[in-house]
Amino acid sequence: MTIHSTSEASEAYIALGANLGDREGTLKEALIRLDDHEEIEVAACSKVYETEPVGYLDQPQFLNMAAMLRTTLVPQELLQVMLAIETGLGRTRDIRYGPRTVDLDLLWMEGQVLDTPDLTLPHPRMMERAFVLIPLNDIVKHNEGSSGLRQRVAAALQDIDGEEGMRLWTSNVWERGSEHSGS
Ligand code: GSY
Repeated sequence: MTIHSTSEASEAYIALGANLGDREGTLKEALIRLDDHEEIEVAACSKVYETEPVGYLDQPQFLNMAAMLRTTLVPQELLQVMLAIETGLGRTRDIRYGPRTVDLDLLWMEGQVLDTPDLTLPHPRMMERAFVLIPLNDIVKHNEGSSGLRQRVAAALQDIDGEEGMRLWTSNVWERGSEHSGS
């Protein structure tokens, strides 16, 4: 959905991951479902990377990417939409940190600092994980509007082990009216 009233819309950045089933198809379907929501526009997407699992290691490799949304929803509403999409795409929560058909994490939302049982913004671990930071950097490096986030991502990238355990899967997973795909 194109959000016409940009003065009322906020930018939100999300991380997407999948390591079960048709991983690329599931990521695309999650983006379609987000963009089909009347108060959400998928404005930009990163490249997609195949990544070694972090934390719980005995599980398949992930596909990871990031996206920038424009939305007129408040953070809790956006979170509920994301959780419903995860469930609709077959996400179950059997093993904490275990394999998943899809994972949608709200990372950062313009002007929002929150610490509630359901949602912490900015996401508390977003600056520690290469599988989040590298895709996120694909998008923020092009976005003049989010300069604070861009600087924090660039600084955090200096402290991590580069792109070890990550390889490019595809440069362009999202074609529906996006500004760019993080080239
Ligand atoms: O936190 C998201 C789920 N997750 C991932 C992931 O998305 N990618 C990689 N490479 N490792 C992960 N471990 C967990 S848990």
